[in-house]
Amino acid sequence: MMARMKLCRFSTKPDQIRVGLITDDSSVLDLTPAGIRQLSSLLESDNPVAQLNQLAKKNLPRLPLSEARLCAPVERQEIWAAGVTYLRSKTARMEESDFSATAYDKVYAAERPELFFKSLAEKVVAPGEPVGIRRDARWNVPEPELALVLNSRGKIVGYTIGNDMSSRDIEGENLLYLPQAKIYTGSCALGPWIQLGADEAKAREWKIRLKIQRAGKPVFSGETSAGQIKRRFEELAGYLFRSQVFPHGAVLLTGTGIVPPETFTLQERDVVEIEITGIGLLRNPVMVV
Ligand code: DO4
Ligand code: MG
Repeated sequence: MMARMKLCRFSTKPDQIRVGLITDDSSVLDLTPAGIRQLSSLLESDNPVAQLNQLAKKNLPRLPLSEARLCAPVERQEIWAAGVTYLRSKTARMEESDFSATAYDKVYAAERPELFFKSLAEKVVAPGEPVGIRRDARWNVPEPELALVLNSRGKIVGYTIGNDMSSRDIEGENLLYLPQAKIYTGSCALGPWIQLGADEAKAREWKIRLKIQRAGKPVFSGETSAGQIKRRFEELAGYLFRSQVFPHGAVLLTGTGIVPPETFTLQERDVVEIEITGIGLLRNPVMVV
């Protein structure tokens, strides 16, 4: 039995999105002929891993992973994000803004976490596609984050990699500008797939790494661990689902623990690579939007 499985959305032809299971890092089992046309039919099941183990025994078409174009692993879920969940994030934001420093300090220690809306599923950037930096911002960074995949009952059914692209000058100017600093074209990338079958204790062992390349050369790299996230994953998910329903489930980014130095800003054509051990690698070039 395969305990840990990677579930993806992929296409081989334009406009034909299929659901696949990646079991050995080099090939995809096409689940579409078995009647699985949506990730949600698996994510809503009581035991997706058991269901996938049954599907994996069927004689389904398999193709090399290199021939599949991976799509963002979301369908109709709302994408939300938690903020100031790492000490590093709190410190960086207090330094970025005198105006909002107290708010960041307080929310790090408060019972209620900071949660904000990030993206509609249809706007999420797929692996390999360009993430955006705003043309009216001068200080832009990626935020590499572990993302919780939640079904409509608020249960954590898997994990993916999230990039919470952010404009730090706009965010630092005034907290009320947060939606403009965080939500714009290309500001949220997810992928490359959903890792199923890991509990929170396991996921907390994962390392999160960020590498930014410019003209093929590294200009920033950093590392943290999901174990540094101050709050329990179920606590974050519980607050998101308080007094709110998500009929199609949700994805919740858990905050960043890697912040490049204040002298660093992204440029067009940079390449952002986020690796989470236990999930994989999400790579996106950068484009001015
Ligand atoms: O309030 C600012 C956003 C915080 C955030 O996105 C993070 O900590 O990752
Ligand atoms: Mg963030």
